[in-house]
Amino acid sequence: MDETPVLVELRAGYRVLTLNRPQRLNAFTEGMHRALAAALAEAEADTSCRALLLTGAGRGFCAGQDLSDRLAKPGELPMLSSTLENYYNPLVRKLRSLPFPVVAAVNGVAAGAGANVALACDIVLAARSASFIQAFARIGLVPDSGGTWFLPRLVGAARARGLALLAEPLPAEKAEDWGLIWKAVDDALLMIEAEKLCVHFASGPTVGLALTKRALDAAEANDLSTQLDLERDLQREAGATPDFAEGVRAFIEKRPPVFTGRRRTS
Ligand code: LHQ
Repeated sequence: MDETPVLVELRAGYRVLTLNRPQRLNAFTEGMHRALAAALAEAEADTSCRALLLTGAGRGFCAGQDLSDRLAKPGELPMLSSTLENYYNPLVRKLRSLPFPVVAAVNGVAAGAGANVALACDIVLAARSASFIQAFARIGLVPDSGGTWFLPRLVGAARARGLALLAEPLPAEKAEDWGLIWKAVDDALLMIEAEKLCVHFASGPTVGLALTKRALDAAEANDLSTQLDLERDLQREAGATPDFAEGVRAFIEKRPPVFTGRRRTS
């Protein structure tokens, strides 16, 4: 058993979570899933946490499911769906719904579910040496953890099919060119740039940012008219935050805003 499959570091206004099974390129075990779910729940419960950084220890980001316990025994059918139902699907849903931005710092290869967990994050930075592999086709599986949903939306149908059916590595720079990720950065700058983003978000209008995440997710299924209604409703909530009042005041007074990230108290 790994002692600490996920490292948690508390910073001012944000947390850094590091997948920590470097000898297996941070492949997921049940223990790592449980540790990550607990770390995400703690971050969500901490009202001073206004951003999250997810990265991997060692030379990889995450190689997806740990396959070492997945060799089928004779006469046994592997129960992959329960692994998705109990672990990966809740993880992807949680990353999308956390009430603050999640930054992925993809430090090395992100393969299989590891690639799609990265794509579930709000902002994906990748080291230039990193790559993304929809490795599923290599072992006869279907892209999961949201892969079939994220890929066509991020890179379009043709590239989504190529990535999913060929399972070739997509280098970080090409991933940026294709719109799969936000940015590829020099390896030495990855954590510096990722932490800069988190520091930025840690003093951001957190409620407005959380509502923005909700609006963008909902837009994937809504028609324009429904989305306009949703924007109206979410804007009502954003407009009721102290950060909106502060943003306008700061604009008029020609100074930088000081956002608290708080909801209206009354
Ligand atoms: C690993 C793994 C790994 C165990 C590297 N497991 N040891 C969901 C629901 C339920 C079940 C099934 O799956 C899913 C979702 C999925 O994620 S399915 C897809 C699972 N992932 C993969 O198929 C990727 C497997 N890994 C690879 O193809 C390569 O390791 C990549 C391309 C990621 C990196 O290649 P290299 O840089 O050449 O490294 P390596 O292969 O030498 O790996 C280093 C070590 O890590 C090695 O161990 P060793 O003892 O030989 O040093 C690997 O065996 C181990 N490792 N991935 N997923």
